[in-house]
Amino acid sequence: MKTKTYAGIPQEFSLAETSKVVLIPVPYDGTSTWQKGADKGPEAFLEASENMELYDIETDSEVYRQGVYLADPVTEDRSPEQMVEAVYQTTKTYLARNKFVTLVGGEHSISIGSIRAFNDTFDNLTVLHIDAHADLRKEYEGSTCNHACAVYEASQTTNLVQVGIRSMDKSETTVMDEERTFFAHEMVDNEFWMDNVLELLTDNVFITFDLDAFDPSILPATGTPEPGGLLWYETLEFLRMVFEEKNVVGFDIVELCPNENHPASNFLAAKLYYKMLSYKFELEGTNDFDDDYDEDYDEPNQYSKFNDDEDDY
Ligand SMILES: [Mn+2]
Repeated sequence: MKTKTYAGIPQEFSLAETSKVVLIPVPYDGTSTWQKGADKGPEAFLEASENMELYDIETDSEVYRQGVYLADPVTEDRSPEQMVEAVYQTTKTYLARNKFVTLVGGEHSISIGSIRAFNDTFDNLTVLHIDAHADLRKEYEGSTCNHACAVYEASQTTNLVQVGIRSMDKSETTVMDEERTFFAHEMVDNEFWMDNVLELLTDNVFITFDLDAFDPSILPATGTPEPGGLLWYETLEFLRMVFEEKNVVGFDIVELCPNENHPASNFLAAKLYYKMLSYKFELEGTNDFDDDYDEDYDEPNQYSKFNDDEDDY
């Protein structure tokens, strides 16, 4: 049995069979172009998580009691394409078991695999892409699985909504849907941007959160920092709205590139993850794991395409 658990939570809340949440680390950094080190992201994230309070004041909850299973990391790195396929398969395996699947990267190319798996599983999927960069290149440096291409496929196969964007190549304007894009320089002047985003989302939402969406003043430890980003409380306010009003089916958090001079970035990533889980399960209250686990667990996810064959796994 593994001794290491997510955030150091007790074993009883960390078991694969009973946990509602699965966390898949993907320490991949094969295609990054500037600062290397995103492969160290999951480890730094997990270490910071162990030093975090597990009671969330805002939601008055201890969401770890829903159970968080720390999956084996996806370490396939022979090529970007093989890494994406491995992430896809691993994500699908846990989705088919009706888990709330979350991933921590690693660079943003990992999301190509996770989004593909969620899009297979959920109808009318929105991909809510929070990032400084558009990531809409069809191909970059010889691969369609480069981090610069992270949401190109999603732009073709899902309802992609982009938030926080402030850096892109001119060629990406031909792919981008400006009606569904929230540029950072416009968000600062639009007090209704959160409501405007909400209006564009379908019920089923997957969130892919590139940490460089944050302002570098609060999160400098990322591969490609860009000035003019999101701050902490506006981000939380926005995320809580999304979790309250939509069926968030899963999320990933990518591009933590640990820097020993800025450990606060690791803690921000850890806290962001825990906040998102807290919002997801907020409405399920703080019920004791042992009391209500069994009945909840057997309820198939009403939105899942796997309702009929969930027992195959
Ligand atoms: Mn980015």
